[in-house]
Amino acid sequence: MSSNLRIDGARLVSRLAELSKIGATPEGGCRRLALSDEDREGRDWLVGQMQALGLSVKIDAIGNIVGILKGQQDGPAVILGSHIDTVGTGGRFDGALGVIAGVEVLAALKDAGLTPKRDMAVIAFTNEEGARFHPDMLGYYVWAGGMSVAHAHAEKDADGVLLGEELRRIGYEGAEQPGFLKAHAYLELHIEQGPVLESEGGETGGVLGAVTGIQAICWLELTLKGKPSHAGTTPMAHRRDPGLAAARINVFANALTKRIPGQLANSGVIRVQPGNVNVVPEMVVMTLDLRNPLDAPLAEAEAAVRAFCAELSERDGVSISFRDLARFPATAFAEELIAGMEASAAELGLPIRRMISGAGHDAQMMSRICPTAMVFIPSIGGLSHNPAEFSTDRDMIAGANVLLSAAWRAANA
Ligand code: HGY
Ligand code: MN
Ligand code: MN
Repeated sequence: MSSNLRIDGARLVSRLAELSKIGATPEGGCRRLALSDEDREGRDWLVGQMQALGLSVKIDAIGNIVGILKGQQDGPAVILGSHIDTVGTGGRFDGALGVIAGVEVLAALKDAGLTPKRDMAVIAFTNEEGARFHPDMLGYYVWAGGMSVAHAHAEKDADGVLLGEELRRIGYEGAEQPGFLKAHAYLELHIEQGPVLESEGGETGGVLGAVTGIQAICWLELTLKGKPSHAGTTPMAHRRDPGLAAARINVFANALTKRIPGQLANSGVIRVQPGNVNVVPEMVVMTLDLRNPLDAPLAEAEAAVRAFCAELSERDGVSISFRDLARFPATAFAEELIAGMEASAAELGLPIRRMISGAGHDAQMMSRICPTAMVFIPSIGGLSHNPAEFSTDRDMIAGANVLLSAAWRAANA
Protein backbone atom coordinates (compact mmCIF):
# COMPACT_ATOMS: atom_id res chain seq x y z
CA MET A 1 0.00 0.00 0.00
CA SER A 2 1.39 3.47 -0.72
CA SER A 3 2.74 4.06 2.75
CA ASN A 4 1.11 7.45 3.24
CA LEU A 5 -2.42 6.29 2.31
CA ARG A 6 -4.73 7.12 5.20
CA ILE A 7 -8.45 7.43 5.82
CA ASP A 8 -9.98 10.87 6.37
CA GLY A 9 -10.40 10.74 10.15
CA ALA A 10 -12.63 13.81 10.42
CA ARG A 11 -14.98 12.39 7.77
CA LEU A 12 -15.11 9.02 9.59
CA VAL A 13 -15.94 10.68 12.92
CA SER A 14 -18.55 13.00 11.42
CA ARG A 15 -20.27 10.19 9.47
CA LEU A 16 -20.50 8.11 12.66
CA ALA A 17 -21.96 11.13 14.48
CA GLU A 18 -24.55 11.52 11.70
CA LEU A 19 -25.61 7.86 11.88
CA SER A 20 -25.71 8.09 15.70
CA LYS A 21 -28.45 10.71 15.40
CA ILE A 22 -30.73 8.08 13.84
CA GLY A 23 -32.49 6.18 16.61
CA ALA A 24 -30.65 8.31 19.20
CA THR A 25 -31.84 7.63 22.76
CA PRO A 26 -32.04 10.20 25.59
CA GLU A 27 -29.33 8.22 27.43
CA GLY A 28 -26.88 8.96 24.58
CA GLY A 29 -27.04 5.61 22.82
CA CYS A 30 -28.89 4.28 19.79
CA ARG A 31 -31.96 2.10 19.34
CA ARG A 32 -32.31 0.80 15.79
CA LEU A 33 -33.92 -2.61 16.20
CA ALA A 34 -33.69 -4.64 13.00
CA LEU A 35 -36.26 -3.62 10.36
CA SER A 36 -37.78 -0.95 12.61
CA ASP A 37 -38.48 2.57 11.32
CA GLU A 38 -35.19 3.69 12.88
CA ASP A 39 -33.36 0.89 11.05
CA ARG A 40 -35.02 1.98 7.80
CA GLU A 41 -33.90 5.57 8.40
CA GLY A 42 -30.35 4.37 9.00
CA ARG A 43 -30.48 2.20 5.90
CA ASP A 44 -31.76 5.08 3.75
CA TRP A 45 -28.98 7.32 5.07
CA LEU A 46 -26.32 4.65 4.36
CA VAL A 47 -27.58 4.00 0.82
CA GLY A 48 -27.38 7.75 0.22
CA GLN A 49 -23.77 7.84 1.45
CA MET A 50 -22.81 4.89 -0.76
CA GLN A 51 -24.50 6.41 -3.82
CA ALA A 52 -22.84 9.79 -3.20
CA LEU A 53 -19.53 7.94 -3.14
CA GLY A 54 -20.30 6.45 -6.55
CA LEU A 55 -20.50 2.85 -5.32
CA SER A 56 -22.87 0.51 -7.12
CA VAL A 57 -25.49 -0.21 -4.44
CA LYS A 58 -27.43 -3.48 -4.41
CA ILE A 59 -29.93 -4.88 -1.90
CA ASP A 60 -30.47 -8.61 -1.54
CA ALA A 61 -33.58 -10.62 -0.64
CA ILE A 62 -32.84 -10.48 3.10
CA GLY A 63 -32.15 -6.74 3.04
CA ASN A 64 -28.34 -6.82 3.13
CA ILE A 65 -27.07 -3.52 1.68
CA VAL A 66 -24.02 -3.95 -0.61
CA GLY A 67 -21.91 -1.01 -1.89
CA ILE A 68 -19.40 -2.11 -4.55
CA LEU A 69 -16.21 -0.40 -5.79
CA LYS A 70 -15.25 -1.94 -9.13
CA GLY A 71 -11.71 -3.33 -9.34
CA GLN A 72 -9.48 -3.78 -12.38
CA GLN A 73 -10.48 -7.41 -12.77
CA ASP A 74 -13.69 -9.39 -12.37
CA GLY A 75 -13.86 -12.08 -9.72
CA PRO A 76 -14.28 -12.49 -5.95
CA ALA A 77 -14.26 -9.28 -3.95
CA VAL A 78 -12.64 -8.13 -0.74
CA ILE A 79 -15.64 -7.45 1.48
CA LEU A 80 -15.73 -5.12 4.48
CA GLY A 81 -18.76 -4.73 6.67
CA SER A 82 -20.71 -5.06 9.85
CA HIS A 83 -24.22 -4.01 10.88
CA ILE A 84 -26.24 -0.88 11.69
CA ASP A 85 -29.01 -2.54 13.70
CA THR A 86 -28.64 -2.31 17.48
CA VAL A 87 -29.97 -3.97 20.63
CA GLY A 88 -32.71 -2.15 22.54
CA THR A 89 -30.25 -0.36 24.83
CA GLY A 90 -27.55 -0.01 22.19
CA GLY A 91 -24.58 2.29 21.92
CA ARG A 92 -23.31 4.41 19.00
CA PHE A 93 -20.37 2.20 17.97
CA ASP A 94 -21.38 -1.50 17.94
CA GLY A 95 -21.66 -2.41 14.25
CA ALA A 96 -21.98 1.15 12.99
CA LEU A 97 -18.22 1.70 13.26
CA GLY A 98 -17.46 -1.24 10.97
CA VAL A 99 -19.91 -0.10 8.30
CA ILE A 100 -18.81 3.55 8.42
CA ALA A 101 -15.14 2.51 8.36
CA GLY A 102 -15.81 0.28 5.35
CA VAL A 103 -17.39 3.21 3.50
CA GLU A 104 -14.44 5.40 4.56
CA VAL A 105 -11.87 2.89 3.25
CA LEU A 106 -13.48 2.95 -0.20
CA ALA A 107 -13.77 6.76 -0.06
CA ALA A 108 -10.07 7.08 0.80
CA LEU A 109 -9.13 4.88 -2.17
CA LYS A 110 -11.30 6.98 -4.48
CA ASP A 111 -9.80 10.20 -3.07
CA ALA A 112 -6.33 8.80 -3.81
CA GLY A 113 -7.42 7.76 -7.33
CA LEU A 114 -6.50 4.14 -6.56
CA THR A 115 -8.31 1.25 -8.25
CA PRO A 116 -7.76 -2.12 -6.53
CA LYS A 117 -7.02 -5.24 -8.54
CA ARG A 118 -10.10 -6.95 -7.07
CA ASP A 119 -13.60 -5.60 -6.56
CA MET A 120 -14.11 -4.27 -3.04
CA ALA A 121 -17.40 -3.87 -1.21
CA VAL A 122 -18.88 -2.76 2.07
CA ILE A 123 -21.97 -4.59 3.38
CA ALA A 124 -24.39 -3.67 6.15
CA PHE A 125 -25.95 -6.99 7.14
CA THR A 126 -29.51 -7.40 8.31
CA ASN A 127 -30.34 -8.27 11.94
CA GLU A 128 -26.84 -8.94 13.25
CA GLU A 129 -27.93 -8.41 16.84
CA GLY A 130 -30.69 -10.98 16.99
CA ALA A 131 -32.38 -8.69 19.52
CA ARG A 132 -35.69 -8.68 17.60
CA PHE A 133 -35.52 -11.62 15.19
CA HIS A 134 -33.53 -14.85 15.67
CA PRO A 135 -30.91 -16.04 15.11
CA ASP A 136 -28.40 -13.27 15.46
CA MET A 137 -26.13 -12.62 12.46
CA LEU A 138 -29.14 -13.62 10.36
CA GLY A 139 -28.29 -11.47 7.31
CA TYR A 140 -24.86 -13.06 7.11
CA TYR A 141 -26.20 -16.51 7.85
CA VAL A 142 -28.50 -16.28 4.81
CA TRP A 143 -25.69 -14.69 2.75
CA ALA A 144 -23.39 -17.60 3.64
CA GLY A 145 -26.06 -20.16 2.75
CA GLY A 146 -26.73 -21.28 6.33
CA MET A 147 -30.43 -20.39 6.18
CA SER A 148 -32.87 -20.04 3.27
CA VAL A 149 -34.49 -16.69 2.44
CA ALA A 150 -37.93 -18.26 2.93
CA HIS A 151 -37.00 -19.60 6.38
CA ALA A 152 -35.56 -16.21 7.37
CA HIS A 153 -38.64 -14.35 6.10
CA ALA A 154 -40.82 -16.63 8.25
CA GLU A 155 -39.01 -15.69 11.49
CA LYS A 156 -41.25 -13.82 13.92
CA ASP A 157 -40.45 -11.23 16.58
CA ALA A 158 -41.86 -11.39 20.14
CA ASP A 159 -45.10 -9.76 18.90
CA GLY A 160 -45.51 -12.33 16.13
CA VAL A 161 -44.54 -9.89 13.35
CA LEU A 162 -42.97 -11.69 10.36
CA LEU A 163 -39.46 -10.68 9.29
CA GLY A 164 -40.45 -10.83 5.59
CA GLU A 165 -43.38 -8.47 6.16
CA GLU A 166 -41.19 -5.97 7.98
CA LEU A 167 -38.58 -6.15 5.24
CA ARG A 168 -41.27 -5.28 2.66
CA ARG A 169 -42.80 -2.63 4.90
CA ILE A 170 -39.51 -0.72 5.11
CA GLY A 171 -38.78 -1.26 1.42
CA TYR A 172 -35.67 -3.42 1.78
CA GLU A 173 -36.64 -6.72 0.23
CA GLY A 174 -34.12 -6.48 -2.59
CA ALA A 175 -33.87 -8.37 -5.86
CA GLU A 176 -30.34 -9.75 -5.44
CA GLN A 177 -29.75 -13.31 -4.28
CA PRO A 178 -27.89 -13.32 -0.91
CA GLY A 179 -24.27 -14.23 -1.55
CA PHE A 180 -24.43 -12.88 -5.11
CA LEU A 181 -21.04 -11.20 -4.62
CA LYS A 182 -18.37 -13.88 -4.30
CA ALA A 183 -15.87 -13.17 -1.52
CA HIS A 184 -12.08 -13.35 -1.79
CA ALA A 185 -11.72 -12.21 1.85
CA TYR A 186 -13.78 -10.55 4.56
CA LEU A 187 -12.42 -7.98 7.03
CA GLU A 188 -14.35 -6.27 9.84
CA LEU A 189 -13.50 -3.44 12.23
CA HIS A 190 -15.45 -3.62 15.50
CA ILE A 191 -15.26 -2.33 19.05
CA GLU A 192 -14.02 -4.98 21.47
CA GLN A 193 -17.10 -4.65 23.72
CA GLY A 194 -15.08 -5.94 26.67
CA PRO A 195 -12.33 -4.71 29.06
CA VAL A 196 -9.20 -6.38 27.65
CA LEU A 197 -7.72 -3.78 25.30
CA GLU A 198 -8.43 -0.83 27.55
CA SER A 199 -6.78 -2.60 30.50
CA GLU A 200 -3.64 -3.09 28.39
CA GLY A 201 -3.55 0.43 27.01
CA GLY A 202 -2.78 2.31 30.21
CA GLU A 203 -2.53 6.10 29.80
CA THR A 204 -1.37 5.83 26.18
CA GLY A 205 -4.60 3.95 25.36
CA GLY A 206 -5.05 2.59 21.86
CA VAL A 207 -3.96 -1.06 21.94
CA LEU A 208 -5.72 -2.73 18.99
CA GLY A 209 -6.90 -6.33 18.81
CA ALA A 210 -5.96 -8.74 16.00
CA VAL A 211 -8.92 -11.09 16.44
CA THR A 212 -8.03 -14.78 16.03
CA GLY A 213 -11.59 -16.11 16.24
CA ILE A 214 -14.98 -16.04 17.95
CA GLN A 215 -16.32 -18.20 20.78
CA ALA A 216 -19.15 -20.70 20.32
CA ILE A 217 -22.70 -19.50 20.98
CA CYS A 218 -25.89 -21.34 22.01
CA TRP A 219 -29.13 -19.38 22.55
CA LEU A 220 -32.06 -21.37 23.95
CA GLU A 221 -35.67 -20.31 24.55
CA LEU A 222 -37.41 -22.28 27.31
CA THR A 223 -41.20 -22.32 27.78
CA LEU A 224 -42.23 -23.40 31.26
CA LYS A 225 -45.89 -24.21 31.97
CA GLY A 226 -47.41 -24.72 35.42
CA LYS A 227 -50.81 -24.10 37.01
CA PRO A 228 -52.02 -20.56 37.66
CA SER A 229 -53.42 -20.33 41.17
CA HIS A 230 -54.15 -17.92 44.01
CA ALA A 231 -50.95 -16.73 45.68
CA GLY A 232 -52.68 -16.49 49.04
CA THR A 233 -54.80 -19.59 49.32
CA THR A 234 -52.88 -22.28 47.42
CA PRO A 235 -50.80 -24.40 49.83
CA MET A 236 -47.10 -24.42 48.84
CA ALA A 237 -47.13 -28.19 48.33
CA HIS A 238 -49.96 -27.86 45.77
CA ARG A 239 -48.26 -25.28 43.59
CA ARG A 240 -46.81 -25.91 40.11
CA ASP A 241 -44.87 -22.67 39.81
CA PRO A 242 -42.94 -22.00 36.55
CA GLY A 243 -41.62 -18.77 38.03
CA LEU A 244 -39.79 -20.72 40.72
CA ALA A 245 -38.56 -23.26 38.17
CA ALA A 246 -37.22 -20.45 35.94
CA ALA A 247 -35.29 -19.00 38.87
CA ARG A 248 -33.79 -22.43 39.67
CA ILE A 249 -32.72 -22.82 36.02
CA ASN A 250 -31.07 -19.39 36.04
CA VAL A 251 -29.14 -20.25 39.22
CA PHE A 252 -28.18 -23.68 37.82
CA ALA A 253 -26.84 -22.14 34.59
CA ASN A 254 -24.83 -19.65 36.62
CA ALA A 255 -23.36 -22.49 38.73
CA LEU A 256 -22.14 -24.15 35.50
CA THR A 257 -19.89 -21.14 34.88
CA LYS A 258 -18.05 -21.98 38.07
CA ARG A 259 -17.30 -25.59 37.16
CA ILE A 260 -16.92 -25.58 33.35
CA PRO A 261 -13.78 -23.64 32.25
CA GLY A 262 -14.54 -20.62 30.07
CA GLN A 263 -18.32 -21.07 30.42
CA LEU A 264 -20.62 -18.03 30.28
CA ALA A 265 -24.35 -18.05 30.97
CA ASN A 266 -27.18 -15.59 31.48
CA SER A 267 -30.92 -15.28 31.07
CA GLY A 268 -31.67 -12.03 29.23
CA VAL A 269 -35.42 -12.55 28.70
CA ILE A 270 -37.88 -13.71 31.39
CA ARG A 271 -41.53 -13.15 30.44
CA VAL A 272 -44.06 -14.20 33.11
CA GLN A 273 -47.77 -14.78 32.39
CA PRO A 274 -50.18 -13.52 33.59
CA GLY A 275 -47.65 -11.35 35.41
CA ASN A 276 -49.91 -10.39 38.34
CA VAL A 277 -48.54 -9.95 41.82
CA ASN A 278 -51.10 -12.28 43.40
CA VAL A 279 -51.10 -15.13 40.85
CA VAL A 280 -48.76 -18.12 40.87
CA PRO A 281 -47.74 -17.89 37.20
CA GLU A 282 -49.19 -20.03 34.46
CA MET A 283 -46.28 -19.74 32.07
CA VAL A 284 -42.76 -18.36 31.84
CA VAL A 285 -40.80 -17.89 28.61
CA MET A 286 -37.10 -17.41 29.29
CA THR A 287 -33.87 -17.42 27.29
CA LEU A 288 -30.40 -18.74 28.05
CA ASP A 289 -27.32 -17.30 26.34
CA LEU A 290 -24.57 -19.94 26.76
CA ARG A 291 -21.08 -19.31 25.34
CA ASN A 292 -17.65 -20.91 25.52
CA PRO A 293 -14.43 -20.52 23.53
CA LEU A 294 -14.59 -24.27 22.87
CA ASP A 295 -17.40 -26.35 21.37
CA ALA A 296 -17.07 -29.42 23.64
CA PRO A 297 -17.52 -27.68 27.02
CA LEU A 298 -20.41 -25.65 25.56
CA ALA A 299 -22.10 -28.88 24.53
CA GLU A 300 -21.47 -30.21 28.07
CA ALA A 301 -23.09 -27.10 29.55
CA GLU A 302 -26.14 -27.37 27.30
CA ALA A 303 -26.56 -31.08 28.08
CA ALA A 304 -26.34 -30.30 31.81
CA VAL A 305 -29.07 -27.66 31.49
CA ARG A 306 -31.35 -30.04 29.60
CA ALA A 307 -30.80 -32.82 32.13
CA PHE A 308 -31.46 -30.45 35.03
CA CYS A 309 -34.70 -29.28 33.38
CA ALA A 310 -35.91 -32.86 32.88
CA GLU A 311 -35.43 -33.57 36.58
CA LEU A 312 -36.89 -30.20 37.62
CA SER A 313 -39.96 -30.75 35.47
CA GLU A 314 -40.68 -33.98 37.37
CA ARG A 315 -40.04 -32.48 40.76
CA ASP A 316 -41.89 -29.15 40.32
CA GLY A 317 -44.70 -30.45 38.11
CA VAL A 318 -43.86 -27.89 35.44
CA SER A 319 -43.58 -28.76 31.72
CA ILE A 320 -40.44 -27.36 30.06
CA SER A 321 -39.97 -27.17 26.28
CA PHE A 322 -36.91 -25.88 24.39
CA ARG A 323 -36.49 -23.92 21.16
CA ASP A 324 -33.09 -23.22 19.56
CA LEU A 325 -32.68 -19.50 18.86
CA ALA A 326 -29.05 -19.58 17.70
CA ARG A 327 -26.24 -22.10 17.59
CA PHE A 328 -22.83 -21.23 16.13
CA PRO A 329 -19.59 -23.18 16.61
CA ALA A 330 -16.33 -21.64 17.74
CA THR A 331 -14.73 -19.94 14.74
CA ALA A 332 -11.04 -19.55 13.86
CA PHE A 333 -10.02 -16.71 11.50
CA ALA A 334 -7.47 -16.92 8.67
CA GLU A 335 -3.86 -16.79 9.83
CA GLU A 336 -2.65 -14.83 6.80
CA LEU A 337 -5.30 -12.14 7.38
CA ILE A 338 -4.61 -11.98 11.12
CA ALA A 339 -0.92 -11.53 10.32
CA GLY A 340 -1.96 -8.88 7.76
CA MET A 341 -3.73 -6.90 10.47
CA GLU A 342 -0.60 -7.13 12.63
CA ALA A 343 1.63 -6.04 9.73
CA SER A 344 -0.65 -3.08 8.98
CA ALA A 345 -0.62 -1.98 12.62
CA ALA A 346 3.17 -2.29 12.67
CA GLU A 347 3.48 -0.18 9.48
CA LEU A 348 1.35 2.46 11.21
CA GLY A 349 3.31 2.22 14.47
CA LEU A 350 0.22 1.06 16.36
CA PRO A 351 0.34 -1.46 19.24
CA ILE A 352 -1.75 -4.59 18.54
CA ARG A 353 -2.25 -7.93 20.30
CA ARG A 354 -4.03 -11.16 19.39
CA MET A 355 -7.28 -12.04 21.12
CA ILE A 356 -10.49 -14.04 20.76
CA SER A 357 -13.88 -12.32 20.46
CA GLY A 358 -16.40 -12.86 23.25
CA ALA A 359 -19.17 -11.36 21.13
CA GLY A 360 -20.62 -12.91 18.02
CA HIS A 361 -20.04 -11.00 14.80
CA ASP A 362 -20.99 -11.12 11.17
CA ALA A 363 -17.44 -12.33 10.57
CA GLN A 364 -18.44 -15.58 12.30
CA MET A 365 -20.63 -16.37 9.30
CA MET A 366 -18.30 -15.10 6.59
CA SER A 367 -15.52 -17.35 7.86
CA ARG A 368 -17.68 -20.22 6.54
CA ILE A 369 -17.19 -19.03 2.97
CA CYS A 370 -13.92 -17.11 2.78
CA PRO A 371 -10.74 -16.20 4.71
CA THR A 372 -11.84 -13.76 7.42
CA ALA A 373 -10.34 -11.57 10.13
CA MET A 374 -11.31 -8.70 12.43
CA VAL A 375 -9.57 -5.80 14.11
CA PHE A 376 -10.81 -4.47 17.46
CA ILE A 377 -10.44 -1.10 19.10
CA PRO A 378 -10.80 -0.57 22.85
CA SER A 379 -14.19 -0.09 24.50
CA ILE A 380 -13.89 2.42 27.31
CA GLY A 381 -15.00 0.77 30.55
CA GLY A 382 -15.41 -2.47 28.60
CA LEU A 383 -19.02 -1.42 28.09
CA SER A 384 -21.29 -2.39 25.19
CA HIS A 385 -24.98 -3.10 24.60
CA ASN A 386 -25.29 -0.05 26.81
CA PRO A 387 -25.91 3.62 25.89
CA ALA A 388 -22.64 4.59 27.59
CA GLU A 389 -20.64 2.49 25.08
CA PHE A 390 -17.67 4.64 24.03
CA SER A 391 -14.50 4.51 21.95
CA THR A 392 -12.16 7.44 21.25
CA ASP A 393 -11.83 9.18 17.87
CA ARG A 394 -8.12 8.37 18.01
CA ASP A 395 -8.76 4.64 18.35
CA MET A 396 -11.49 4.68 15.68
CA ILE A 397 -9.14 6.37 13.22
CA ALA A 398 -6.31 3.97 14.11
CA GLY A 399 -8.59 0.96 13.60
CA ALA A 400 -9.90 2.31 10.29
CA ASN A 401 -6.35 2.90 9.01
CA VAL A 402 -5.43 -0.69 9.87
CA LEU A 403 -8.58 -1.83 8.03
CA LEU A 404 -7.63 0.31 4.99
CA SER A 405 -4.10 -1.10 4.88
CA ALA A 406 -5.16 -4.72 5.40
CA ALA A 407 -8.01 -4.43 2.87
CA TRP A 408 -5.76 -2.82 0.26
CA ARG A 409 -3.21 -5.63 0.74
CA ALA A 410 -5.92 -8.30 0.36
CA ALA A 411 -7.44 -6.55 -2.68
CA ASN A 412 -4.12 -6.55 -4.55
CA ALA A 413 -2.45 -9.76 -3.36
O1 HGY B 1 -24.72 -11.33 20.92
C1 HGY B 1 -23.67 -11.01 20.38
O2 HGY B 1 -22.63 -11.47 20.76
C2 HGY B 1 -23.66 -10.01 19.26
O3 HGY B 1 -23.56 -8.72 19.80
N1 HGY B 1 -24.84 -10.12 18.43
MN1 MN C 1 -21.77 -5.94 16.69
MN1 MN D 1 -23.93 -6.23 19.47
